[in-house]
Amino acid sequence: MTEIPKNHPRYHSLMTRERIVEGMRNGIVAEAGLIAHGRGEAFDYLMQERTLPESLYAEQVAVERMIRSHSSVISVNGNTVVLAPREIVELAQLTGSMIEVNLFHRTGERIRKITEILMEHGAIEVLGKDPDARIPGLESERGKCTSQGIGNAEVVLVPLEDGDRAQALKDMGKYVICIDLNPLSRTSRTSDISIADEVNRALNNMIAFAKDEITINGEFPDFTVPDQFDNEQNLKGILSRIKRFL
Ligand code: PTJ
Repeated sequence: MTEIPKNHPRYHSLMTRERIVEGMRNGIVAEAGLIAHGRGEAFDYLMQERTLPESLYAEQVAVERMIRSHSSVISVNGNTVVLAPREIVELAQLTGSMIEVNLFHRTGERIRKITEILMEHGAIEVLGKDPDARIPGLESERGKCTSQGIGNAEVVLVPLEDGDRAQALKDMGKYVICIDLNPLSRTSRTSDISIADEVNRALNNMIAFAKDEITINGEFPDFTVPDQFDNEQNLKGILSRIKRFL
C-alpha cells in the first residue's frame, strides 16, 4: 500500500482509497468498484463526510426493522467487505441476520475470497457460494442467490447496490434497506429505507443502535415505528441539507 503521512489533511479518505485499490489488486473488489467508490466519495464530500441527522434516523429505523423481521439478510459485495468486514459480521450477529455474498461481477474466485475475509472476522456461516435460487428479472450471473438467504428473506440490507437489483428485490416483495451515499440513485429512490451515509460509518451507527448505545443530543432516541418511515421525505431532507451547504 502507498504510505500516507498521518498528518495529511485527507489521511482518512486516502487510506480508505488505498484499501479499495488494494482490494482490487487482491481480486476482492471489482474494477468497477473503484469507480463506484469515487462516486461515493463525491457525495460524501457534499455531506461534509459526516452522518447527517436524516441518515442517522434511517439507520435507527433500519435496525428496528431488521431485528423485528422474521428473516433478514445482509447482502455483501467486494467494496463492502473491504471497507467494513468486522462491522458486517457484528451487525449480522446483533440483528440475527444471515450474510450472503451477492456480486454484480460474479466469479467463484471473488466469492471464495470474500467469504474467507468474513470468516476471518468471525462469521460462522456465509451464504452465496452455492446458489439454488434466482432473483427474477436479472440475467444469468447477477440473478443468482440462495433460497436459505436472499431468496426467502423478508428484509434485505444492500450496501452499495446497483439500481436494477434493488428494483428486482423490491419486485420480489422484499423490504429493501440500502446504504448508498448517493441520495439521488435509483437504489436510494427504490428502497424502503435508504441510508445515505458512508458504509463503515453507517454500519457502526447501526451496531450502536442495536446495542442501545447511541444517544442523540445526549438522549436515547425514541422508539421508532418502521412502518411510519417516509423514505422520500427523508431523502428530501438530505438534499435540502446539501443545498444549504453548497
Ligand atoms: O463487488 P460487486 O461485483 O458486487 O460490484 C460492486 C459495485 C459497487 C461495483 C456494483 O454494485 C456497482 O457498480 O454499483 P454502482 O451502481 O456503482 O453503485 C454503487 C453506489 O454506492 C453508488 O451510488 C455510490 O455512490 C455508492 N457508494 C460508493 N462508495 C460508497 C457508497 N455508499 C456508501 N459508502 C461507500 N463507501
